[in-house]
Amino acid sequence: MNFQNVRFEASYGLFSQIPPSQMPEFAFSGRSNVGKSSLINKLFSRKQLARVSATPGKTATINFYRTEEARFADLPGYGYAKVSRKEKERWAGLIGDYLASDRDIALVFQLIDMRHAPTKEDLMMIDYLVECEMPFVIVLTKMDKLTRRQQEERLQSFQREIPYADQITMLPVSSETGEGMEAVREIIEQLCLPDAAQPDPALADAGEEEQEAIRRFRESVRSGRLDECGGEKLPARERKKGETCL
Ligand SMILES: Nc1nc2c(ncn2[C@@H]2O[C@H](COP(=O)(O)OP(=O)(O)O)[C@@H](O)[C@H]2O)c(=O)[nH]1
Ligand SMILES: [Mg+2]
Repeated sequence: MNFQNVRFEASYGLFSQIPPSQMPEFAFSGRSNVGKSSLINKLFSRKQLARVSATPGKTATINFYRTEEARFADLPGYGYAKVSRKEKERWAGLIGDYLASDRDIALVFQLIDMRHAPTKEDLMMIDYLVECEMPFVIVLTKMDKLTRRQQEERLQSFQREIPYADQITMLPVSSETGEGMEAVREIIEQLCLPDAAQPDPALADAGEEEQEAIRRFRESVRSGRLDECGGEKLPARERKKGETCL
């Protein structure tokens, strides 16, 4: 995918305003201020594609961005205390209706601040994603604010703090340094490739065993269970150096 060729499409405050679409969509979910807009900007190497705000609670709409192949949804941030109950209900309805819709949501990136334990709302969100069998990965943001050692400690803590964490893919990232961004891009690219059942030009020069490994890899990305793909079974070109699975 050409990550340079992106544009802002539209903002919607009500689900009923969003036009239907067949295009695969990637949604960015997380509490207000966790770094959703910053991640979108870094992903597309743009400074101001998505508006980053030092004051939390500003994005009360779903903002759509798109490339040729896919659409990207910056969901309204939850968990901002200084918003009226009515406004909170509108946001929850907007997020809920969007995720429950029959749109082609390829994957939800659920963002959590790597420095802290997930909030009650983060856990509710994860629970919701699991319940409705939505494919998702957890993106741990602001890793640059932690030392390597602290990152290790937090990764271990997340295993205790998040139910079934061992079955969920977690990707530490920094929108400040760009670390982890390639892994996010790679997932998006994999999910945008033509369906594995169709003849796929990307696989034309691969041997049968390699093709099978690539198919399994894509399937595990789709189902949100990357941990099951088994790093050593993956062909090298599907993997980044130093990573076991993704
Ligand atoms: N150090 C650091 N700051 C970040 C990172 N991501 C976001 N921020 C900061 O966190 C604040 C909220 O970011 P924003 O993207 O607007 O969060 P959103 O409300 O989830 O869209 C801003 O001040 C960002 O500069 C990161 O990876 N590293
Ligand atoms: Mg934002």
